[in-house]
Amino acid sequence: MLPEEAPWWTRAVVYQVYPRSFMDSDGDGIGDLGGVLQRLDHLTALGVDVLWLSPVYPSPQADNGYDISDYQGIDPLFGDLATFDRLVTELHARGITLLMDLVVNHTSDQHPWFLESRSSPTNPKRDWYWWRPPRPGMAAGAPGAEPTNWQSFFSGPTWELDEASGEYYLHLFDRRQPDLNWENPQVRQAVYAMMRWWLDRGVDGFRMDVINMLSKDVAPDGSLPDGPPLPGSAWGDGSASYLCGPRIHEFLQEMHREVFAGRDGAFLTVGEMPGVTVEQARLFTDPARAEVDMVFQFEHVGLDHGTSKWDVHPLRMRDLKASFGRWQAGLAEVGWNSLYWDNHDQPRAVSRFGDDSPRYRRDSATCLATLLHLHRGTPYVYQGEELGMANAPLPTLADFRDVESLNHSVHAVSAGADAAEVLAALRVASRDNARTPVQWDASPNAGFTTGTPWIGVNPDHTEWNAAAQYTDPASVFAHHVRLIELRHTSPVVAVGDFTMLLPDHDEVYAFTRSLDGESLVVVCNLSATPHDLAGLLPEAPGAELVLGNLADAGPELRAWEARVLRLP
Ligand code: TEU
Repeated sequence: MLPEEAPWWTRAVVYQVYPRSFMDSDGDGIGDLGGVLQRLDHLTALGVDVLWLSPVYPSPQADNGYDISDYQGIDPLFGDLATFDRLVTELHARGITLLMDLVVNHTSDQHPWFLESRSSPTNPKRDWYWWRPPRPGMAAGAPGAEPTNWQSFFSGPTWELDEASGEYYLHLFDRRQPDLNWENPQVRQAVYAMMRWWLDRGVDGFRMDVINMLSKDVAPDGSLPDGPPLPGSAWGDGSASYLCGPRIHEFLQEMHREVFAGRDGAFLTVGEMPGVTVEQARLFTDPARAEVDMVFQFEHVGLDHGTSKWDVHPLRMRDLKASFGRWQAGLAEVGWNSLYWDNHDQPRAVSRFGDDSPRYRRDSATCLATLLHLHRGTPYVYQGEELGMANAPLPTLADFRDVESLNHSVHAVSAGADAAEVLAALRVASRDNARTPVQWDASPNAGFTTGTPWIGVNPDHTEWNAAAQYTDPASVFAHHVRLIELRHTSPVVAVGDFTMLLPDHDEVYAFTRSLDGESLVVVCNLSATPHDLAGLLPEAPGAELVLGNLADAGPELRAWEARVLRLP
């Protein structure tokens, strides 16, 4: 890709706001749009280009807004449409574009569409969702009578019985998140109309939640097949029937035609796609196919999972290199990927892949950031990551809020697991680790709220907070500012070729980026053991240090040191 032909988002950095935990402006303990408006200077200082706002639509908040009951409004928890419009205006005035979270694989069970659909088997909206009778020969509600054996992402079966009609509805996530039936053209048109309405309001694109799950592999007779049994579970893996299903490319091409084609503007579409392969990702993001601009995939954040996400193993460096390397190579000619360690669904990267002990927290956070931002792809900074925020203490089950975590705990304990072991796993892997309030300053509640925060503030905010970092040139924040600036000013960082070095090294992660005769070498020590550079990489006399995370670079790569070098 030639730098002058590369789309603007190859040079961009996205910042994700999870509004409930970002900043509270009205003292109810829950972050809101007024809070985002109060902290816009933070985004400007960081230098990010795009703001991805997690859902702010009216919602019963069963999954913190990923269960939407009205696609064309703002939940009073977060503000109103007037405040939203002000946010769009203020962001644009600062040169920042706004991505809305598009959650259209499912709605809330309180969405009027679902209430109608549920009201009777003959309702015109019955077919807007996936209604199925019990398994042939079984009575509704009998154990195992669910139409398929699929396990939900949030524990238990993917089917919930509606007593009134004796039929089940499909929910890949929580039972309060019924799946929309994308086979029905009315559903698709309703979604496209809603997307156009937001674009007309001034938003610049969408991050599309689990968008590769829209198309289900349904037989002509309407049946859906069982999946292979999952180890240690009463349920099976249905993913072959809903990940990148038979009509997914058709649906996304239709969405592009109906929503974006012919519209003026610099839009961005990001497809969040659990389980997507590199080959599929190339199809989804080939500009000639007009589906989405980039994928947001999960391979690297699954490498430390054992039999489930709750069974966490140490990350093996070779696996990380193999995964990142394969994605870099697979999308080198065609397609585009997102780069991230953290989001609202992942534990904090500095605790998970770095070292959050006082000695190495700052160094490992800046090392991980350097590694990520120097890859080819669009980097994402999740709120607080730029401050080195770490996993929360979350000492007891009562400290957790997340539906996935709480469902897992109930199911695991009732299936005989030891409660203390379940809690230990939650503390490592729960999504709530990413959802504690942003730490703005050292005051009580970290400057997040004047009320009682909806989830505990990490007590380490007295030391780890934005106010302390703004004026410190060595801070995690200052390092992110430099990384973002480097992408903005260096075409080689944005679109240069990628070559992995030392693929089998267990602690040092190194690669080159090159473009038009310019070459960068990036070398990161992802361990506390120093490594002699001389033995590792070919001599590069005259190499210039473009950016590093530790002062006084010498012949030895110190614990968690990262360097970006320009070759002469
Ligand atoms: O998540 C998609 C997803 O499959 C996982 O990341 C999932 O949330 C979980 O972590 C699996 O262990 C998206 C949203 O990002 C997430 O917050 C929502 O809960 C989910 O979809 C349902 O809308």
